[in-house]
Amino acid sequence: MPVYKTACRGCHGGCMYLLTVEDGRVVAARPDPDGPLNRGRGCVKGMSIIEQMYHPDRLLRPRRRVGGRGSGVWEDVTWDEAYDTIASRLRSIMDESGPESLAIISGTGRHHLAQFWRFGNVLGTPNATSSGALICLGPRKNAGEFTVGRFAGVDYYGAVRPGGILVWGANPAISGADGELSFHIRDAVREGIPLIVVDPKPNELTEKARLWLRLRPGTDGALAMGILREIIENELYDREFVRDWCLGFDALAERVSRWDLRRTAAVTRVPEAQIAEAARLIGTIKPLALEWGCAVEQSTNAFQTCRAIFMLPCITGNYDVPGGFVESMEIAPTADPLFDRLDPETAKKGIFGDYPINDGRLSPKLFAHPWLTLEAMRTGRPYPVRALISSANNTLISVPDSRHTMEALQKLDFFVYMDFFMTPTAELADIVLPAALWPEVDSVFCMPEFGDVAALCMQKVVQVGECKSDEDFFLELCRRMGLDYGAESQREINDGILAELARRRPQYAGVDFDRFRERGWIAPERTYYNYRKAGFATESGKVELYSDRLARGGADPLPDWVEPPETPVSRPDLTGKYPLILTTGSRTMPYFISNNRQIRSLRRRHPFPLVSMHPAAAARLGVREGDWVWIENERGRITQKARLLADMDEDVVSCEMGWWYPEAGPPYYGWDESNANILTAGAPPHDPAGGAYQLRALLCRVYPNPTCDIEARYNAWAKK
Ligand SMILES: Nc1nc2c(c(=O)[nH]1)N[C@H]1C(S)=C(S)[C@@H](COP(=O)(O)OP(=O)(O)OC[C@H]3O[C@@H](n4cnc5c(=O)[nH]c(N)nc54)[C@H](O)[C@@H]3O)O[C@H]1N2
Ligand SMILES: Nc1nc2c(c(=O)[nH]1)N[C@H]1C(S)=C(S)[C@@H](COP(=O)(O)OP(=O)(O)OC[C@H]3O[C@@H](n4cnc5c(=O)[nH]c(N)nc54)[C@H](O)[C@@H]3O)O[C@H]1N2
Ligand code: SF4
Ligand SMILES: [Mo]
Repeated sequence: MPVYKTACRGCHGGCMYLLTVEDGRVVAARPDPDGPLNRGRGCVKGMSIIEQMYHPDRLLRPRRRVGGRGSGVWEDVTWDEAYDTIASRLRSIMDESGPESLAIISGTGRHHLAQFWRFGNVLGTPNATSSGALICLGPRKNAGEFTVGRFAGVDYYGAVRPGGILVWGANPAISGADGELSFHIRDAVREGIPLIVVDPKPNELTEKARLWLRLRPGTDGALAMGILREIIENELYDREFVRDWCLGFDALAERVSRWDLRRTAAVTRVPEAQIAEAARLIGTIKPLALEWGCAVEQSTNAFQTCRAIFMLPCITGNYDVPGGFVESMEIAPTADPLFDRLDPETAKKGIFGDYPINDGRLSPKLFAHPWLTLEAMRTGRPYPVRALISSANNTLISVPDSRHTMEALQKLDFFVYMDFFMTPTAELADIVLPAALWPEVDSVFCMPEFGDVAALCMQKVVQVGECKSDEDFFLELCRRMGLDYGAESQREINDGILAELARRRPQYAGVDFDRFRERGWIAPERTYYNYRKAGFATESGKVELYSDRLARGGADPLPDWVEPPETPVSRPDLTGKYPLILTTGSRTMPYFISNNRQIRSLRRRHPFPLVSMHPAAAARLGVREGDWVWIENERGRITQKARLLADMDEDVVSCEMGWWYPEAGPPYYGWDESNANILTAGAPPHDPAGGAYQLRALLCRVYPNPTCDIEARYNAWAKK
């Protein structure tokens, strides 16, 4: 039986798998012992791929809604009918209201993302957005770009092991691969590599940490400023590196000078001695690496918080050193997003908000703001957005302020949705398209970006139903609309990526997609101290602690932090009613955002959403471990199951995100029962640089929900 090497994309990816195929079906899937990043390891998501592919509820052919939006009644159509309907509806909406009246939305780190942006540009709309772009990896990558010109991650791969790892606002033991696959931090813990962890909630890493800083949610920027000051005051930085390679050190020292231990401790709730100890460890452990997560980005301080944290490994001389915080490989080029294809006058009309990182002032990459784009659908302001194409985004669940999303999507004239399964969002669409899972797609990709791999091969080994890759859908739709992006085949795009790779690394000349299928991946030598050859990839060639480029684009050239919009400090008027600080997120192993709730082997592992809180706070509310509780604020209420954790602040609660209930059935699948984004706000204020919104650090109250039937409903479904 043939066995194929292919990359899993059950999360952001990186594990190589061996798939056995018999009679056109995948019959076995096991992690590849030779996989350069996973070395035979995998997780439950990847290992459930066969169950996912042949799930009875999987979408297998296109369908068209019959009856009103949300009626839950559908009929199958052919791909031809679907393309014809979509092409003609988009054409007429664009002719009537301009290309900007059409929006497209995607989600996090999918194989097709580069081609998704290209698709928007070729369609001619600037309103291309995603539920992740502004609050996930974007701010971290931008911090890298505006500080050193590149991005960086932990050097888990070289001969020198990290001397210590600063883990900030991330739980990488679960949430790989946002930076790295989860195996690496677990290995590091086993080896006894010291960790410094910044997190308001205990987890398996905080338990093992040399130092755990339990900060008040939303105050990461303040803590980073305080630690920078302490490092500078106590001369714990690398003097030579700072002298030779950093620009604006004095300006930074001046900016952070207000963040003395007392003030930093008062704002963040981290004791002064721990802040000083963190500075000492960060300044003295060599080499030190940084693993960080989206918790520091899901805030109105996102960009500057990321800048401040990024500077810590830089000024302490840990940047691009063996075992330290090393430049990402970023060798795999992606399909050209063709930003130049967008008409400049139309580009100006994009619903970007006044955020210089996204609106073309500071970068050629344009990102429409997801909440503001939905607001345009809802209100017609600044102009009507009438049609939406969603590929890989369960908008009702992952975008903030879900009731707002529901209202907005109801207003659309035409909505196309592509996914593996029906979801609450799919039910609002006019046309739903069946997407291919990772064993059904040919793709060249590089994720995570830090390991010693230039590119991994994801290859199509079987066809399931009439499912298509998102890339094939974009191409064929463009072809049918007479747009020239469709002239290239997906095969030509993949070969083009490999040819570009070979131009950069001549040793890979001649590796086309057929040869790549056999090889499975391409891995060049890692290099260190890249800046010593040609300087940093910034305007000045230095590490820009002060960024003139930011100043010219209308952003703050130095990091800073302001109190988020809805905390006990900024909104004391609300604390009587909503005395608890709410943070949302906290990934779990079986799920990827809102995926997989219908996959029984995964659901069994974590059947219900958990809200973590302190036992004393729970006792005051009459809540015991495992009780269902309401979590409520001004925007609505949801219910999750209480988990009591003694090592939390008494006024902090942390709920899971991504929840809906396939077993609740169409049309709404319990979309508003436990969905954290019922509680979040998407309206301004946003991060002034990049438009990020607050998903961590909001206010709420919690009280018992004695009549919840979610568990009974699940048990009935699980027995079937
Ligand atoms: N298994 C699995 N893996 C995933 C995902 C998944 O859904 N499942 N999602 C992927 C995606 S899209 C991403 S972005 C990453 C996210 O991965 P992570 O960045 O690890 O995100 P979370 O687990 O949501 O949150 C990380 C930590 O932030 C803490 N936290 C909450 N509020 C704050 C705060 O204000 N400050 C600080 N410092 N910490 C805070 C939480 O307690 C939690 O331990 O994971 C990716 N990988
Ligand atoms: N409150 C709160 N909200 C958050 C977060 C948080 O921590 N708290 N995290 C945010 C973050 S970091 C991110 S990145 C976003 C993520 O948000 P998204 O990435 O948009 O995740 P989902 O909305 O769950 O959408 C995923 C949908 O895409 C489908 N899908 C998966 N792969 C493919 C594919 O290849 N093709 C197609 N067509 N469909 C596919 C899945 O089946 C699922 O239904 O959510 C954000 N929202
Ligand atoms: S960690 Fe990600 S890439 Fe690896 S098996 Fe799990 S889902 Fe797949
Ligand atoms: Mo994300």
